[in-house]
Amino acid sequence: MLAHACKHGYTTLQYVLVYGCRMLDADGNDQGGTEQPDMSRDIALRVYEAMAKTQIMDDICYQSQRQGRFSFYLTSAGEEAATVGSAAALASTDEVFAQYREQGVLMYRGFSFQKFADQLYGNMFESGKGRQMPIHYGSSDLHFQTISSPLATQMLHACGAAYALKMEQSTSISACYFGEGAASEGDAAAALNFAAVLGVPCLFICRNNGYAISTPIHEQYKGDGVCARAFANGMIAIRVDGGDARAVYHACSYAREKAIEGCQPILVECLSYRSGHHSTSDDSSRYRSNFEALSYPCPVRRFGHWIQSKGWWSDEEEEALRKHTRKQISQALSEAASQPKPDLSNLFTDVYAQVTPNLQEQMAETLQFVAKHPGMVPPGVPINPPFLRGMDDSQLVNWSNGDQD
Ligand SMILES: Cc1ncc(C[n+]2csc(CCOP(=O)(O)OP(=O)(O)O)c2C)c(N)n1
Ligand SMILES: [Mg+2]
Repeated sequence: MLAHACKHGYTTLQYVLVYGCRMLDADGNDQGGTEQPDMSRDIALRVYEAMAKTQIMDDICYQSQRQGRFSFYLTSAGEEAATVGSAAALASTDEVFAQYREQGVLMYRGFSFQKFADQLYGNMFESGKGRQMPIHYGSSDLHFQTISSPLATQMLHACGAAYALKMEQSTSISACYFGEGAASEGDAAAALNFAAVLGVPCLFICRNNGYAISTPIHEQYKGDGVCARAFANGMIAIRVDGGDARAVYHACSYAREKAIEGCQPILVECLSYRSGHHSTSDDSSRYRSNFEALSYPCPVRRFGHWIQSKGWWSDEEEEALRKHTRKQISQALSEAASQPKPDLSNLFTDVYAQVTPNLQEQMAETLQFVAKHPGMVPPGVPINPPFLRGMDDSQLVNWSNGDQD
């Protein structure tokens, strides 16, 4: 159905809309094929493992945050198919610009549990050196741009990166993840228009999970979901069942191919559901019923049922994977907790190639402040050696010498 509609829609209408395209029913039974070659056994197993690992990591990290081990966490429960299924359709060099609920993409690309844990604890081994709150992952090796909290900023960045890729005649694309809430931001409208007008290879992957924190979609927009915004900008769009990893994979594979072939942006709207709370700072029972939250079929179980029906997966393998994964995650968290925190001076470095005078001033002020109020420094954060020690003149900018030019 998807390939058929896409093929005809694309060649004749310039855009295509596939309502609720799904290949697995709510239990994971095969609902019909595709004209494209079906997902291979190897990809299906890799997708399933990443989905299951994401689910297990989310459960353990959510509980760990509740126990006070780190300050914040946010699960992707209900959206494992949307994130991992789409990641499987990308090339490993495609630049990913994620929102914050896309740990499944990193999992699929091989980000280790240790790297997740180091970031959550903000220890000295994480690439952000503890400057960001938990879940702001990033990996240049895995072409995954560091998460940035202000909604929809990543959409403009993705669009700019896609423009650069176009100019370089690269075979990679930008993949931009965003929620239906973020789609209400002005930046989202600007990004979609820029991408369409400039004709850049950017795959916009919207996770329409029904809520922006406590705001349900009927209070978020009046129009026909997020797909309609693509059409309004003269862009192709596909709407797919975001709880069906197989359908998401096929929709995104098709979309990626078209983005490269036509050097154009495409939007895939994954209709999913945020099964968990927005984050550890939220209590969703205040604005939705338990019945509603529990009614959404688990995407991991759904896809697991399909691979079992194909004879590719067994109960024994399932049990072994879950047991092994739980152990690995617990070990990674313990290891991350035992590592030293980055020195406080890291707050000021890596901003510019050299530390500018205003930052030098702020460093000195901070040093004075912490000397007076040592209790304000988070436990374990070293404030010695003194900030400027070890920095030679070449690392410090002197604006009075005209360095600012
Ligand atoms: C510019 C901006 N405004 C508000 C917020 C606060 N905020 C954080 S998450 C969120 C909801 C976003 O919902 P959605 O895009 O649907 O993503 P979801 O959480 O459902 O995955 C809001 C309003 C923010 N981070 N940035
Ligand atoms: Mg949402």
